[in-house]
Parts: sequence; structure tokens; C-alpha cells
Amino acid sequence: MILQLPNRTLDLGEPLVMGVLNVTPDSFSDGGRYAGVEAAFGRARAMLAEGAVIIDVGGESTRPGAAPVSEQEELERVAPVIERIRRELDCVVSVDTMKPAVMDAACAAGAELINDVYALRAPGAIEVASRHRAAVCLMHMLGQPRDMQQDPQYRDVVGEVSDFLAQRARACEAGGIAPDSILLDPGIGFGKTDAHNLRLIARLDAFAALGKPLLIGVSRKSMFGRLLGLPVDARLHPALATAAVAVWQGARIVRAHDVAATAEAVKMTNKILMARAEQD
Ligand code: 7PJ
Repeated sequence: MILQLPNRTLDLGEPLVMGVLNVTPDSFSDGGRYAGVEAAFGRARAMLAEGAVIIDVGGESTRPGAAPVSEQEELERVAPVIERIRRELDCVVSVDTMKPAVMDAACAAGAELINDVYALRAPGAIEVASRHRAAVCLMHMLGQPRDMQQDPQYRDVVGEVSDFLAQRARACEAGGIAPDSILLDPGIGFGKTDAHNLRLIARLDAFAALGKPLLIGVSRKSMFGRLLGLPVDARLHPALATAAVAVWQGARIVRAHDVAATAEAVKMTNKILMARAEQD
């Protein structure tokens, strides 16, 4: 399996880690724009040394209740960081945004993958991705970030999330995005109860039928807080267990903050998976 990027392909024969790089003023001690770029660049370099292959740069928090960020502010946060990473480091950069103008600026700065929790539903988003020949990650979210956790309901969560992703992939392909430039993500925690999240993780194998590489993000998510009573800084162990289960069921990219530990868990799970495919 591969992912087609604008001018090269990313080999997904082995599962990979996408490192999360938040470029929000509160994510680094505030010393102005330049200090922010330096700190973000240093963090990206550290994550690559720990085994990340993709750096996911985000300038807006999608957490429930997070303050909205203007388009201009968001692109001024992410574009200089993306440019610096692409100039000095050997990796794929993705941009985590829902806004077409930010996607456009990020791709111009060197992003090769657009990671959109809104699955390119914003008017003009598909056109921007198509024009840059960028790869895209289409994530499922029920509702909007501000209201998505207010009593989400499904009749059949696996079927409905799967149908949504299939429909978004078709819309992207109709808009000129290459079929092998599309990643799909069930969107753990985005408009889902803990029971929904558990069910999606347990049946991730069902998404293989969609014929696209799967990405999953569980790092530090609040379901671990509710299910196991752990604060955000103590959720690594259950996140690693969940990442292993996801890779076992076919996930090809794991999005994580704790890259070294996640890369080891992913590699180990893949070794067992490879042994399973061997002849006796
Ligand atoms: C995800 C994401 C995820 C993808 C965030 C957080 C919230 N993008 N962006 N999948 N989560 N594709 O990291 O807790 O699960 S932001």
C-alpha cells in the first residue's frame, strides 16, 4: 500500500507514526512569532528522531469548547513552521485544518497532506487539495467541534461512519483528488460516546472494505480519562494498547503526541502481524 503525494509516494508497507505538532500560542511559552517557529521546529526534529515519518502541523484546537481562530491567524501560525520543517528536515508534513485558505497557504509552504477533521466539506476545500495534488485524510465527525459531544447517536456506528467516509472519498475523487491520495479516519472522540469509540476500535477491520489506508488518532484522548480515570498526562499506556489493536486490525498510520513509545508499539505489533502472515 502507498499514499500518493504531489511529487512522490509514501510507502505504507509498514505502519507509520504521525507526530502531532500544535502551533498554538498556548502550546509553547510565548516569546513572539519567531520563538514560536523555533520551538515548533525543535519539537518536529525531536519527533522525527523518535521515529515519526509525518509531522501534523495544526494551528487551531479542535477540542470541544476551544476558542475559534481566524483564518489569517491560523495560516500565519502554520505556514512559517511548515516552510522551515520542509527546508531543513526529511519528512512529510501534513496540515491539520478545516479551512481552505489555510490548506492553500500550507500546501504552498510545502505541506503534502491535508488532514481535515471536517473531511473537506468546507466549500472550496476539495478544489484546493486537487489543485495542489495533495494527499488528504478524511475524518468522520458527527456535528461540529463545539457541539459534537452533546448526546451523539447512531443506529449502527460502524456502518454509518463507514458510509460517510465512502461518500466523502467519492466526492473527493469526483473533484479530481487521486484515489490513492486518500486516507480515511473514523475520528475517535469526534461526536462519539465511549461505547461508540470502543465499537469503532473493535471493528476497525470493517473499514478495510473501503479500500483506502486507515489513520487513527487516540493519543491522550478523553475516553481514557472517563474509562480508566486517568488525567491527560497519564494516558500513554492505554493509548499504546489501543494503537496496537488498531494496527493489528489494519491501521497504517497512528497519530500521536508520544512518538517514541508509539513507534515502538506500532513496530512490535507489525512484527507479530508479519509473523501471522508467514507460512508454517
Ligand atoms: C485527530 C485529528 C484524529 C485526525 C485531532 C486530539 C484532537 N486528526 N486531529 N484524527 N484528532 N486525522 O488530538 O485529541 O483523531 S485533534
